[in-house]
Amino acid sequence: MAKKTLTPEQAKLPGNEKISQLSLHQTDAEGQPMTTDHGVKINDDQNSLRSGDRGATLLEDFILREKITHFDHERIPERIVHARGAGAHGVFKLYQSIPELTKANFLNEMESETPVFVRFSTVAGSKGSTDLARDVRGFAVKFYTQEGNFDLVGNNMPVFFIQDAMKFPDLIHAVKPEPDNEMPQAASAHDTFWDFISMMPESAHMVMWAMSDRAIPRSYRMMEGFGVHTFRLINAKGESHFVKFHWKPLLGVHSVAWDEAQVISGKDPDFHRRDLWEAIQNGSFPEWELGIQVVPESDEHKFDFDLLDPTKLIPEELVPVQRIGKMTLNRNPDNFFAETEQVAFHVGHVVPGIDFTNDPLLQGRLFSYTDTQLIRLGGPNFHEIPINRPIVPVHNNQRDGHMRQTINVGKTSYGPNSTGQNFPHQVKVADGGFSSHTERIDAKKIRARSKSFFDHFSQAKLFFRSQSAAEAQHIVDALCFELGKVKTPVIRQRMLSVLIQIDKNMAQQVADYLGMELPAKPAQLNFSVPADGNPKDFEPIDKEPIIKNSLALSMSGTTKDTIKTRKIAFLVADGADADSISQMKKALEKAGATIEFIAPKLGSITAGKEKLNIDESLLTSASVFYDAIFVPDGDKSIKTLSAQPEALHFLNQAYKHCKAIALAGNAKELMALSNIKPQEKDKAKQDSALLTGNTSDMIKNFINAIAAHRNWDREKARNVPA
Ligand code: HDE
Repeated sequence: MAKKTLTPEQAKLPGNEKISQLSLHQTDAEGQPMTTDHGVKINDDQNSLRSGDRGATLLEDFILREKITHFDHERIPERIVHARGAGAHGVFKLYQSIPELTKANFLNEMESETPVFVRFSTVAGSKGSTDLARDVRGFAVKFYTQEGNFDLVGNNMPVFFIQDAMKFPDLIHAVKPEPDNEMPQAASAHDTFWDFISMMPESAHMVMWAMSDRAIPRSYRMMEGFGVHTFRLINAKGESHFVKFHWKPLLGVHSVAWDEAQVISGKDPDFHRRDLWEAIQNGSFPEWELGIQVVPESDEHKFDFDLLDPTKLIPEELVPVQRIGKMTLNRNPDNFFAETEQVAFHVGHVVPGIDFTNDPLLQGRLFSYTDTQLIRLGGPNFHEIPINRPIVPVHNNQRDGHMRQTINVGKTSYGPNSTGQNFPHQVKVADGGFSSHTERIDAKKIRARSKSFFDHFSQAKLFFRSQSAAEAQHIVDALCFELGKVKTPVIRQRMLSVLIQIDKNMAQQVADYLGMELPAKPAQLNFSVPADGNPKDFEPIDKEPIIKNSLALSMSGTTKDTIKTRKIAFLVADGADADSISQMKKALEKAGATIEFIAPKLGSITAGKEKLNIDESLLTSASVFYDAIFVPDGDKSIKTLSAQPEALHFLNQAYKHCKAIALAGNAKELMALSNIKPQEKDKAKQDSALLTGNTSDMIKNFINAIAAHRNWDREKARNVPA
């Protein structure tokens, strides 16, 4: 088979040790003859072999058989969860070495850059489902370290629905499309999900996160990431510290509006995938800082929750996040299937210096991730797939199996051995051999949960109370939507009983919407009771949070001083004012934003003496693809746009979604036409994201409004359904 190796330099993309390793497996057909899979040059790939002009096809046609057989076998099972995803390569660079906490080489070597591969995903939907589902996002990072692969397989929310891996299949069966009719796709808004959740009060905290705008991110590049479980860091002396891992995006944490998410799902279900791909392609490399919250072993029981309980976070006010390094995604995959689809993450892929805790959810995951690859990737040699290979050599006595690639030489495949001088040899801990943390355990074997896991509501309350007014309102709206889609009244009723435990006012608003009375506290909240158990012993402990609120839980305080990579639509038609366009364009591009010109039709328009190329038409595009809209001055252009219902809809929708809108000069006439009617009490001039006037006068305020992401105040009056 013709094999041409592209170095990263040749490919003109940033490279690293992993990319060089991958390039050995690349092949490029440019200038090459077509062959069969077995290297025989093909003369005719268009016609099958047949008996005469109009006769039957011959079994002998090995070229046809090979082509069709390979095609028939192209698909592998999609991931049972997180099936829909997008990946990218990058590097991790340390800011600060932490030998007192961990001996992991990649967290100590200041000079080195560790190659990474990241896959972002939704959880519930199938491989072809929309990116904008209301859902948790996976945030899985594979570090190719000099001591082997470390996978940080996290989510964009710091807690989880359940406390024990035993319940994971139930949770996923409940949220996936219902088994009789396979509906709804990529949505939790249906009976089985809320039936399960309403019986499982331990999910209350995560439900608040999942109903918040975190579940509808603006971009993968604008999400936080969390390792969720408490892990351990182990130093060279063998001392352990508890740690929670965080990823903090340098662009801040931002979301879209729910109405917007639903429109995007129809107009461009690949929205997040495309956004990630284009950002990297344009050289706007996404960046996150790696943060750690460290708790000494001696403080294990200092908190009012159990560190092993994955439905709890450690408030940043109690243990600050130290930012120790930065990850930059700087290269798109060359082949989606080979890399993004075949990458196999495993929460159990750790390196010396990182270890597990007894979090029962984490413990179950340690089993699941290898098991799932065996079916998904077809056998035990999935570690040999190029994207999964470590960048360090692999030697052991594992042998054979489906699709084995490695040719192990010699007679010896066991240890101890003398036929091979006892190689491969075991490695002393001092020389980098992994040894598990020697945790003291003195316990009875029991099938039960610790009482320290029974406070299900205090952090749900803390989360809800820490939200800005707009965020809290969006949680209420999300619950109304989701429970409104539930058909069985008793499930809604049971769910209201759970919501009252978090916030009575919130529960009341949802009940009002559902047209139901708030129920009294029911006799039973937790239905997760063993056959011999007394339901009373399983009731949640009612506790108040120990801190009033936590700023870090709200997106409102996140980075709001940059418009880097934001997409701004310029709505134009023939006769648009060239000065108005160029002033605004220059200023926005200087601040790092991307401009696209949208006109009634494709091709070009005239702006003064200039010809402007149009990127999208009103038909191919929509306001939901942009962060802000600018309409330049120019009587003729404005007149044309005034007569275009799509242009007016474009503006109205952007307004509904609380986006920054700047209407230069006479373009303000479009306001009334597109039904942008600020309420009496918040007139246009008071809406900081709705600007009119001269182009040069509005530039600064427009940039500030885009950086602020959305003017959620606009929906306060509830006169716009976003
Ligand atoms: Fe996963 N999870 N999970 N999960 N998970 C998978 O592994 C599982 C959990 C997460 O982009 C599967 O390779 C169990 C928490 C991500 O390829 C599977 C439990 C968190 C990804 C699996 C959990 C995650 C997965 C499916 C409860 C956040 C996508 C395909 C005990 C910390 C990785 C696969 C990628 C994928 C099992 C809970 C994150 C079946 C049993 C909590 C980001 O092994």
